[in-house]
Amino acid sequence: PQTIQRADYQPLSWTVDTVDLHFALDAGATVVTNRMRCVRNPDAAPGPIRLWGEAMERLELTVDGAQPVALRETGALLEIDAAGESVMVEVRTRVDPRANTTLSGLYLSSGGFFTQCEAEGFRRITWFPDRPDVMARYTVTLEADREACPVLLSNGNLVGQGELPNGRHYAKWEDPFPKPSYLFALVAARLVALERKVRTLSGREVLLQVWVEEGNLDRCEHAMEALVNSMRWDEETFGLELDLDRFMIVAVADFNMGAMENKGLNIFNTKFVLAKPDTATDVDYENVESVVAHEYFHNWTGNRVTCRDWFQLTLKEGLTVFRDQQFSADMLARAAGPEGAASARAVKRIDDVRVLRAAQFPEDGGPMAHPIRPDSYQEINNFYTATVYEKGAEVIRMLHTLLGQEGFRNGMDLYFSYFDGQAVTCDDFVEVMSEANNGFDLDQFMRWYSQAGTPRVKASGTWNAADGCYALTLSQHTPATPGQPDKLPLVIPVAVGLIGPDGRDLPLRLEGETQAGATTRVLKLTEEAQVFRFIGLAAEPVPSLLRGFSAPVILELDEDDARLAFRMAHDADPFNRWDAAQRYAERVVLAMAGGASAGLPQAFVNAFRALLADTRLDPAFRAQALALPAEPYLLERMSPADPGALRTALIAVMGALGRELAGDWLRVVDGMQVSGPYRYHPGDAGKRALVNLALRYLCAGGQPSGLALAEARFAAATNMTERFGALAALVQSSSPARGAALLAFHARYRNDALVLDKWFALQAGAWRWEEGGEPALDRVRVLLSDPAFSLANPNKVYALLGTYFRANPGEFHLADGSGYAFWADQVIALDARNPQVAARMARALENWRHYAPALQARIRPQLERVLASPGLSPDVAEIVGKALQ
Ligand code: BAL
Ligand code: ZN
Repeated sequence: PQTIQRADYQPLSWTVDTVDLHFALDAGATVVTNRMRCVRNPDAAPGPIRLWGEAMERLELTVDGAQPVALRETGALLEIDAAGESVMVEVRTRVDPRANTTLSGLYLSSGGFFTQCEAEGFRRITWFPDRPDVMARYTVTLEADREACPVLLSNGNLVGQGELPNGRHYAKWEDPFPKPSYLFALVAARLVALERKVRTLSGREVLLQVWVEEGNLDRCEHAMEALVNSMRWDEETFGLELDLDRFMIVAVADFNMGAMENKGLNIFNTKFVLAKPDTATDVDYENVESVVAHEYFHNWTGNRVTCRDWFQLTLKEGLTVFRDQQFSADMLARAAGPEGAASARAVKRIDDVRVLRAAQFPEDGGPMAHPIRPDSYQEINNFYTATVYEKGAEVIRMLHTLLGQEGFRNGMDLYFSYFDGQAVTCDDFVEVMSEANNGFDLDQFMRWYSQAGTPRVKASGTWNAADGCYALTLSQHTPATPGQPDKLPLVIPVAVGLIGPDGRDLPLRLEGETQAGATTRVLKLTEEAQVFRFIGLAAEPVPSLLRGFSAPVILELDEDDARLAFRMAHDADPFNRWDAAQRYAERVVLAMAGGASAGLPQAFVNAFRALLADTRLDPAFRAQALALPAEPYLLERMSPADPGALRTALIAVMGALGRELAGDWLRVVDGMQVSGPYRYHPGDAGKRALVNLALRYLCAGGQPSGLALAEARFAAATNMTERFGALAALVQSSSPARGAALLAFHARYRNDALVLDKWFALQAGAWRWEEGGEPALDRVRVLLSDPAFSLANPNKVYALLGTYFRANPGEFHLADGSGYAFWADQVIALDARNPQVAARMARALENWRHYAPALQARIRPQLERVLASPGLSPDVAEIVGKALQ
């Protein structure tokens, strides 16, 4: 496949200022008529009009009403020579939505028409300069069968509608804002809407709609609430108001991604819209809220100001993830009230960092490692990554830390004042942040945009009792990544506290300062190594570093078990208290996996028990602190990675913690009753999370009382969080009741696609808790033929295959290689219908060189088999090709 380089960017010689689209929608043969006014770009070198097109039949193409004199076609690119300053290009194409299994472009789902255009789906609908730096005004007319598609939607405002002969009807939409083609959308389907009218900050009335299939109307309230809260938050926090008269969310069951921020017409995977207590867990509710917010926030960060080219993707994604993380933290803090706000924020931060460590750190350490602003790609769809999104958000968070709340807001204001309506770059963003902050020097900071790899920050301290000085040495090193052997030092904000022997934070005074101040402060590490001297101390302190996870780095600090236990008990920074527990757990689990220890150290059990029993701590926080680190993260920390040994250790650790703390876990379950009907509230959700965790440990411990308790709670549950929590605990155990519980769950929800996804995922993720237990691979093979499963539906693929490949390493990495052969079969089968989904599954083995040699020897032939597969998509070819390089 061809590699595209960031450095090769050139503006187009011709752009488009208006587009008039007409769709005669038909499942097998939709005719698209596109009349676009192409205009010469004064900022570009002269050249032809360039249009891209794929997977369409071209019926007609004219320029100013005539056949073009010079037209060259190379693959997906069409070049037309034109004279003058502007020409009208009219192109008519026929597309086949029914045959479009890629879910990119125009496709069918449940008999309705939907589009997905980011990144390059618009070129599957019509010939167009399909790049984000071409911003045009769109008018769209949709024509369809009234009976099959009573609802016709597109971007912007509805300006006309009416009847047509032969049972057809039409609607005409006009979007007042210029936009890139990736933000175009249409929906033509049988849907109903939950509606609400609200006033914006400036007093304009706007119509909000959540469109779903009729049977799902009782599951939209939470998404609507989230939308209204997002609007308010963006007004209050950034002064940004909704700019349209109408804002629509549409839910569709077949969707590659989570959701899409098309202007005024967000299209969502049903998973991130639909929620009611009987079918959605607390985590689902939380995810709906944050995805609704994310897409809404894109209206300014992404749509009003967009990306010049796809290398700049983090400009909109990192920034928008940061905004949605801040929104969720504020919402949680508000619900928790003044007493619980800090803990609620910490729990959210922990959630976000868990995702970063489990998904982004491994990416940064493998063959797909790339800077948040990549330098090259073969297939842009492969770069909607944890690095661009989550690490990108961390980079924005560091800017926020360095500039402060007000400085950051000033930068955002200036960003919109300069760039509204434009397609810009990450450099533009960082420069404007600097300009709004008296020229704050961000030159070195820009290395975060160009260097890949997770930096290591090494810390060591020396205590000088004679002069009461604690000297903290911080050094940094970023390992080599593909194409980047040498790295330069980064600007790393390291938030630091020092804990005194009594467990309290000490006021901090650096050498040269006249008096002690705050108990947490941010040190700026900019060199390869720096020493920070804290003075005026009465006794040797315990350092608490990288508080709140102030930078996306791996902190290397030599702490003995006693020190970790001390910080687990006393660190005033809740994030670091959690992190101390994670580090201790990681140490214990990896020692067992490596054969260095056979049992749980008593000191670890005691430290764990102390956290569990500390009722002053918010239950949500305790649930986070007592959950072991994610398996993919632990694998990344093993060298070489041995998934089988790790799984054995995890089973042993979970079982032992379940048995040794059985009385404590049972007390937790008894003492955490949530009364009243279900409501999504962080306080209630925290209690439910802690109870579910207790059930997990009790069932892992295999004691009859624990198993009986989980069975009883499964039977008596009144909401999905409790029902699924109890079911998951049973399935992740040796309980003989597992099978019956899974059957009962299936019987109850057999017609509910989203709940069945949970049922598939639970089985694909199941561990083997006893000798002779059923391998997950056998179960996954059986479930592939389940009538509810379909390779055509991404959610089903992610639930069954995605969970098995990515979240169940102990069962996937089988010594005989059968998991890998199955993986190759599935990737090849998926690739023929949906390359984007196939590529996501393919990524499960990209870090294969990290595994033990015997496993590598089994993986390589399967990677090679996939790469040699005839007709392989560029999507999968890039992933597997880079893995084998
Ligand atoms: N732009 C793709 C989906 C999202 O990040 O919101
Ligand atoms: Zn996004």
